[in-house]
Amino acid sequence: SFDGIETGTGTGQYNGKVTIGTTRSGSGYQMVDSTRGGHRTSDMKQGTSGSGTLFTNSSDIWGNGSQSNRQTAGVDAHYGAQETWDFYQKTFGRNGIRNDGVASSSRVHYGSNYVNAFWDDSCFCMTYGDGQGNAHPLTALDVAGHEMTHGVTSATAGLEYSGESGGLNEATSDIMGTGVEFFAHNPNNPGNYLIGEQIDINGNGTPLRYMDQPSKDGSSLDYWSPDAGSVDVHYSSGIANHFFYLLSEGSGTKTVNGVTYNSPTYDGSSVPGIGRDKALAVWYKALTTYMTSTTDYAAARQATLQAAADLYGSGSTEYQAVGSTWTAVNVN
Ligand code: ASN
Ligand code: ZN
Repeated sequence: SFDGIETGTGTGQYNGKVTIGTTRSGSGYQMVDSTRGGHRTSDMKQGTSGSGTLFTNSSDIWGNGSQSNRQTAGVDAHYGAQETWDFYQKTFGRNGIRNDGVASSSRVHYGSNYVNAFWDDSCFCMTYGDGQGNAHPLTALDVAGHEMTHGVTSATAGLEYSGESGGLNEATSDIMGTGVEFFAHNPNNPGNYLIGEQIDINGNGTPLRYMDQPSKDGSSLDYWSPDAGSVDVHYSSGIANHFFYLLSEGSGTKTVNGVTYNSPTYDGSSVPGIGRDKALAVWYKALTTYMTSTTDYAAARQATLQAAADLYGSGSTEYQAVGSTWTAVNVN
């Protein structure tokens, strides 16, 4: 065989056995996905600066599902970047985070006891800690989609990361991260409206966030109120996460992929749900066409109504549902 594009087999901790894009170089292989802009995944070896050491291997078989194998977190991160790339490309025709065909990169095993993951525009890169006690790496698929979506938001609406626009920025990451999770159809991880359910960040098996009823995390807002702009952006995101759940699935009780949700509304009204694909299309169109750095909740209502009018017509049931669903989370 020659140097160039390959398809490797990896076993992640969260995603199980998956195929990943790799590159053959000389007698070995590199964790470089040449088919998706050249995305590179590297090992920070618990360091916190620089780009780390690119994962390489003598064969095209990577990781073993155990977190003690250093490649395992690399497989989950590399797969997360791949599925996020494919989600944006196949769902919206977006060619990479900046829509310019250029890949970001991923860094895993960042720091010690680092219980977070983050996107950084300046390195155009994704970084994942290994979690508390270096257990439960942050490399789950919805987390990957969440973080890389911060890059998309930055390249499009540019929503400021504070106040209500910050909540919309965070929600955009949860919404698209959820879209990535459903898109991937991974048998180890069918899609759900929970965020971070695999990384056990609370230590008791509960997810980080719930889109059907965000307040179940103890802090997030289910409905808009005048103090929405003064709470942490990871809590004011609840209003838009709740909007997205309701717009996708409707109010009340519903089971999707074996998870049962119960989504209430502000005024007790019922809202119908238009399906996740249409809800994603409305949000993406609003994000990339109508939202700006200072969009607040009232403006997000207008932006998504405009998007729904563009996509389905101003007399459509979809347009009606967008309006009634914002009302159901007290955004008028
Ligand atoms: N993981 C966090 C997030 O993406 C990092 C941060 O607070 N920005 O929201
Ligand atoms: Zn975020």
